[in-house]
Formats: sequence, structure tokens, C-alpha cells
Amino acid sequence: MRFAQRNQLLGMTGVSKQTVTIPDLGGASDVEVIELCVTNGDTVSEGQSLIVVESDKASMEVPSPAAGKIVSIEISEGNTVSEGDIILYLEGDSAPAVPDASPAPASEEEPVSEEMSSAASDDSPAVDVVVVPVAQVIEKIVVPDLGGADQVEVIEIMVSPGDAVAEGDGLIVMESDKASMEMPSPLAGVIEVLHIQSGTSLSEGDLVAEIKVTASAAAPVAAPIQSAAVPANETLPLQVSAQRPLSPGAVDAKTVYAGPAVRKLARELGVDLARVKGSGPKSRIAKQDLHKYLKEVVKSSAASSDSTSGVAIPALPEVDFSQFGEIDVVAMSRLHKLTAANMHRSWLNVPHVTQYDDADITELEAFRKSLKPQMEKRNIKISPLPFLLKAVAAALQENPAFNVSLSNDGESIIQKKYIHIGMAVDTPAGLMVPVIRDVDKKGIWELSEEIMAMAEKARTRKLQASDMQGGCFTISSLGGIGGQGFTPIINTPEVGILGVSKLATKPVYKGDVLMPRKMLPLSLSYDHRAVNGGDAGRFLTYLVALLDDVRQLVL
Ligand code: CAO
Repeated sequence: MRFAQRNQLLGMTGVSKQTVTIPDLGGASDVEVIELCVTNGDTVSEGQSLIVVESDKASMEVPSPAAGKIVSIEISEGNTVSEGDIILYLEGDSAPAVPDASPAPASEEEPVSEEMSSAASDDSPAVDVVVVPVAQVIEKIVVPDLGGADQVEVIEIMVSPGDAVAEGDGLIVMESDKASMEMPSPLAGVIEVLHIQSGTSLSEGDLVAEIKVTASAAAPVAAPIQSAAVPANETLPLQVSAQRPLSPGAVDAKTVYAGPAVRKLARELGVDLARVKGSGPKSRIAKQDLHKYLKEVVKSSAASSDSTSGVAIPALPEVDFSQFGEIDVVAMSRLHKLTAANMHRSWLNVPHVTQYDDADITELEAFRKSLKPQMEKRNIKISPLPFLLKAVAAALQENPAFNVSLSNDGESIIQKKYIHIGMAVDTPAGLMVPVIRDVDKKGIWELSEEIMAMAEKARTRKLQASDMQGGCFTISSLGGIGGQGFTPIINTPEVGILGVSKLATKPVYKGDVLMPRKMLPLSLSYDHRAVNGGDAGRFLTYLVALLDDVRQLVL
């Protein structure tokens, strides 16, 4: 990036007024100003971000070419700007006086690779045109010293080719069995090529990316053009943090719309951008959104500590199990740790209530068995699960109070008009919950095929993050394994989950007659903040009635 800066020397006071303009945008023009990072009267330091502009490929920050006080900002958010347009006027200490007396037109910019010219006269304010040269060099970014760790997995890529990054901005997150490490960019510039992908194992010295370096220097007036030489294979120390849970269902901060300055601030403040609501165009997150979010967090945590009278969860004592006998210590898989973190978060945040009932699925089972020849012919297995999916979809339609999520601030209910249902799948690697979309619009055969396909994908670890997102409700069926009942934990931000246990033939009175019936134990856990017991009672009763009379499902 090349910066144009005009210095206007104001008499003999030693204070200069500088015009800061839009620099070379790497070929882009007519880009949108999406954020003003400063206001009139602000004192800025050299390199401090002034504005953020955005093209269709990248967002770029324009840093101040000099220290000073902002006298007048000439653009607003939403303006379209190109190289040379005036951003603002800056008042600062005067640049050294320049002996060159030939005036240069204030509106003209010197071409790159020419010496900067300056102007001064006794009776009119002298105008100096200064072009600050910048060299663009492609540099390699390699993995720094990992503190002894080796073959560490990349779990998150925070940038894409074309992204503008500032020095210190996070590039990737790596995770060893002990810690997550964020690798910051050692240089400012634009990412040219990424040599890694999620899941790549890295060791010290491995190539991560190539960056087009765009270092700028506020060159003294009349100084010759200099190129910014940058040492190759730069690294900055890693920012190591304790293990942090990543929710597979959560929005990745990378997909959030925010500029590098905001991302940097969020990292410094420890804020997950996925939780912040952006007020800018296309929901872009600005700094004030971050501050607003933090205020709300502080307010709500103050409120919650008031309501719990400061009582915190007591830590569990450390136990040395080896004192009781021989043990092995086995590292938990990442999936297992994620599941543990998600369960813990849900259990602590959501007041769970579980309601139990048994559905009489004698007729449903008879109908299912009657489909056996067709199952063999079509090579599709139909278990009770697709009927449960269909019945839950119908119950959600009938009881929209259950097809909701609670907003994070607890101020509103999000009513969903689609019916996507997750199903818990037990895999050798751990628990996964793929989501079956638009269950209300699908038939039993189609659902059975999808159950088989999703379960297979889960067991062979081929599920994409998107396969596990967007669920309204979850079914956790342990019926094929066994048990008479259990309390399922809600898969937040959903409000309900149905636990299905093992079908058993039991003696049941139908009127006055005692007869053997196939009874399916169901347990419905729900978020008592979003729905009340009445809603849950109606939902489960309706569901049981549907399963009791399979003809209702067809209708
Ligand atoms: N009662 C009795 N038998 C049942 C049953 C029930 N409620 N539900 C299924 N069955 C039977 C099936 O009919 C099948 O019998 P056959 O082999 O004779 O055909 C057998 O149990 C195995 O079924 P399945 O598990 O292959 O198929 P499914 O459609 O019932 O379930 C899936 C698919 C992916 C949900 C299941 O395999 C699974 O992973 N369940 C575990 C879910 C889980 O872990 N929940 C806990 C989450 S919290 O930790």
C-alpha cells in the first residue's frame, strides 16, 4: 500500500496541517468506507487505523501515516472512495522544513519511484506533497518454535487468500494435546497463498502462508524513495491458551463479517465474534458493536452473580487414583472433549425438566413388520426411528411453542418455521448429532435412507459442520441398546430433546381388558426458560397419541 500525504506548513508555529488521502488500494477502486475508526478531535499515533474500506475481495484498514490531531474528517461511512480521495486533515508537529522552493500543486500526487517534492513560500502557506513509498515483497510465513511440541494439528484457519492482515493478527489456531496456540502474522500485508488446511499437522519451520508485505514508512520530506526490506521467514511468538471448547454447531468466528482491527480487538478482549451482533452493512461488526456486547455481558454477569448471591460452582478435588490400584491415563479425543464441554455448558445454563411417558406402539410395530418384504426389496431398513422423526415433526407443527430458541440475551423467543431434527449417533469416536432437514416434508422411506446415510457418515467421520447445524429439536434413541428411561441433555440452543428407550411388551389395560402391548418409553427434556410445563405436557401427550395410532401419522 502506498500512502499519499500532503503537509501544509502553517506559518512559523511549527504545527503542520496534513491531508491524508486514500492510498494505493492494490488496484481496487470505488471501495466502500465501512468503518470510521476515529472522530474529529481525536489524537492519533502513526500507524493507528483511521478507516476500514472494503472491496468485494477484502477489507483493508488505512492507518495514519503520521501522529497528530484530527482536525476535520472529510468522508462518512458508506462513501465510495478511490486512491487519492481525501480522508481527513491532521494537525501535528511540523515536518522538517524543506529547502526546495518550487511549489508543487496541492492536488497532484507524485508518482511512485520519484523523489518527493516539497513547497514553501513566505507569504502563502507552503504545501508539501509527500509520497510515502512502500515496497511490496512476497514473504514466507513459517511455524515458529512450538515450545517443544511437534506435529501439532491446525484446528482453525482465520484468514483466506486476499485477506489484509496487520502484524500480530491471528492466522491459524493449532492444538496440541496440552494447549491451543494462535499463530499471529509476523508481518502486515495481504495473504497471497495458504499452504495448510484444517487438520494439517505442523512442526517448527513448516510453511504456513505467503504474504504480500505492505509495510509503510512515513518518510521524511524530500527523502529519497526507500523500499521496506523485510527479513524472510518471519515469525512472531505464539499466543498459547488453555484448551478452548469449540462447538461443532456454533458459528465459526471466521465466517463472521468483521475487519481485521475488530478481530484483533475481539481477540485481545477474549470475545467470540460469533456471539456479537453487527450493526453495519451485511451485519458487519464494528468496534462499537463489540463494546456494546461487552457491556451487556458485564451487565448480565453482574445480574447473575446478584441472583446467586455470589455462590460459585465449587471445584472438584484432585484425586490420585493410582493410590487405589493400577491405572492408565488415556487422553480424551477432541470430539469427546467437545461433547463434554457442550454437555457441561448446556447443563449449567439451561434449567432442564424431564417429563416421561410410554407410547403404545403395538400397531406401529405391526405396520413396520408388514413392510419387511418391501424393506428387503428396496434394501432399506426401517427401524422405529423414522416414525419417531415424523411424529416429532407433526408434534412441533401442532405445538409451535416447542419449535423455538431463546435469544442469548434472554429478551426474545425465536419462532422457527422450518422443522429440522437432529439425531444422536453413537460412533466409536464419540457422540455426533447430524441434522435431518425438513422432516415434515419427507416420507418414511426417504427418512430411513437419510438416517442410514447420516449414521454412516457420522461413523466414518465424513460429516461436515453444516450437517450438524440448524436443528430445532433432537432425538436420542438408545432403544437399540437398551434401558428403561434416561434424562437426555438438551442440545442447545434447541429447547427440547426426546430420549427413546427400549421397547418392551407389558401388560396394559385397554378399557377393562388387560392385554400385552408394545410400550415405548419416552423422556422429553425441555428448557424451562423457553417453554413451560403445560407446553411440554401438551407436546408429549400429542406425540404419544400419534405413535399410539399410526394412522394419524399418515394423515
Ligand atoms: N426399542 C427396541 N428396539 C429398537 C428400538 C427401540 N426403541 N429402536 C431401534 N430398535 C432396534 C432396531 O429396530 C434394530 O433392530 P434390528 O436389528 O432387529 O432391525 C436395532 O434396534 C438397531 O437399530 P439401529 O440402532 O441400527 O437403528 P435406529 O434407527 O434405531 O438408530 C441411530 C439409528 C444412528 C440413532 C443409532 O444407531 C444410534 O447411534 N443410537 C445411539 C444414540 C445415542 O448414543 N444416544 C445417546 C446420546 S446422549 O449420550
